[in-house]
Order: sequence, then C-alpha cells, then structure tokens
Amino acid sequence: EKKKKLDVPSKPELATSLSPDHPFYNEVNEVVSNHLRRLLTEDQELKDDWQCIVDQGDLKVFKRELEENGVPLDPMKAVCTVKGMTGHEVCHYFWAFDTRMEWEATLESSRVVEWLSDDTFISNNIIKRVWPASQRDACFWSHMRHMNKSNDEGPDSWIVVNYSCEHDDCPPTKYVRITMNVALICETIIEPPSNGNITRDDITCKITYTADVNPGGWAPASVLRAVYKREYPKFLRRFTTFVEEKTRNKDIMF
Ligand code: 6CM
Repeated sequence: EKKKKLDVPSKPELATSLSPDHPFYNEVNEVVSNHLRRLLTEDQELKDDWQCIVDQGDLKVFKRELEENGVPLDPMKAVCTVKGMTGHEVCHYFWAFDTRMEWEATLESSRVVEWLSDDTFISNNIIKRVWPASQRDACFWSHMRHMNKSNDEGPDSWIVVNYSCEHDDCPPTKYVRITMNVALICETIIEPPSNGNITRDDITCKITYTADVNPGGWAPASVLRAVYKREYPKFLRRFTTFVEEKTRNKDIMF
C-alpha cells in the first residue's frame, strides 16, 4: 500500500503571493500540485522502473532512461538526508537568486528577467558549455512555498519549483534552449529534546529532488548521461554544504 507522507493542500492557490489575475497563476499552482501528487507515489516508482545510479547512503540518485528521437530525456530523482538545517532553510537557499552562483557549478551566469511576486521570479541561466555539444541556456520561473497541513502530525514541508517558460526579454536566440521541470521538496524532522530547547542537533531534513530536463536539441547520450551521473550528486553535496555553512551560526528558520 502507498505510504501517505504529505497532505496535498486542498487549496494550493491560497499558498502563494502571486495574484490570481497573473498570467502564470494557474500554471504555477498546477505544476506545484503535480509535483506533490508525484511525490505521493514515490515509493512505488522507486520499486518499479527507477534505476539507482549513485548510492552514498545519505545521498541516492535514481534515473529512468528515456529517449525521444535520439535525444536523452532521462528523468532524474535524488533523495538526500542532511542534519542541522530545516526544510525552510534548504528551500530558501535553493530558491534565492542572490546566492545561486555561490553553489551552482554548472552555470556560467544567471540574471533575473522579472519578479512576478515575492515568492516567484523568472531568470535566465547560461549553462557552461559541455564539449562537444553547443552551449545551452534556460529561462524558467522559480517559485517557493510552504505546504499547508490539514493536521499537526506530519512533517513541516516546503517546495521550490523551477519550471521553463518563455519571456519577451529572454528570447532563445543565442544558445540552444534547454527546458526543465525541477522540484526540491523538503521535510523537516525534529527529534524533540528532553529539555524542550530545540537546537540544530535535533533537526534532520529529508530532501527529494526531481529533474526532468530536455537538452533542447542534439546531445550525445553517453556524454549527457556521464555529466548527469557526475553532476547531480556533486550539486547536492555542494549545495547542502553551502546551506550548512550559511546557517551554522544563525537562528533556526523554522
Ligand atoms: O537544479 C539545479 N539548479 C537550478 C538552478 O540553476 C536549476 C537548473 C537546472 C538545470 C539542470 C540542467 C543542467 C544540465 C547540464 C548539462 C547540459 C548540457 C548539455 C550538453 C550535452 C552534452 O533547476 C541543479 C542542477 C544540477 C545539474 C547537474
């Protein structure tokens, strides 16, 4: 039987500061809901057709091999458990634009194209060239939200979604445009201390990261798969170490 881990909020539209009149409002809510629905079937998926390509204990990376007209579209999924930080903190730093270049090793540059609301913005990322393929870039909205719970028992959860979009100020003219649907979902587990005073030692964060990336044109499958196998675990280690350093001596952001 499927394990129910999270409550999918019945009214996700109340969880964003994006105005209901905004052209991206429906898309953002729909994409977030789909990720949450997908997460609920996670255990089943891992059993069936996901292949584990990296297993470092606290960090595992899975993929499903998928090709369309010779272009590899392998969906990726990673699960990672880290101590000493909350899901809110991890999601905050994954979403925050001003510190992105401090942990992102695959980017040459990144710029904000437009702020849509205080939880959603569009950015243009230029990705470092991978030989022998052409250089790529991406244009996507980044949205962060807290997941409402209908009861107090489940873990506190946050989500960030990076989802490709088009924008007049970001035409796909200079590079091959990659498209993506990426989500980072975090659950905070607190081991209640006997004295009632929660410190970072009592906190564990369970991260589930999923990435569906379309390289947007010809890319040699063997090179791309080698890049993914190397870069996804590297990204998670580097990023979580970055969050650990950023939060170490700060008050806990629950
Ligand atoms: O999720 C990650 N970063 C986010 C913020 O930048 C964002 C970006 C996702 C892009 C993921 C695609 C990277 C693909 C790199 C190689 C493509 C070149 C094709 C050449 C073929 C030979 O969501 C962390 C991303 C970690 C990437 C490994």
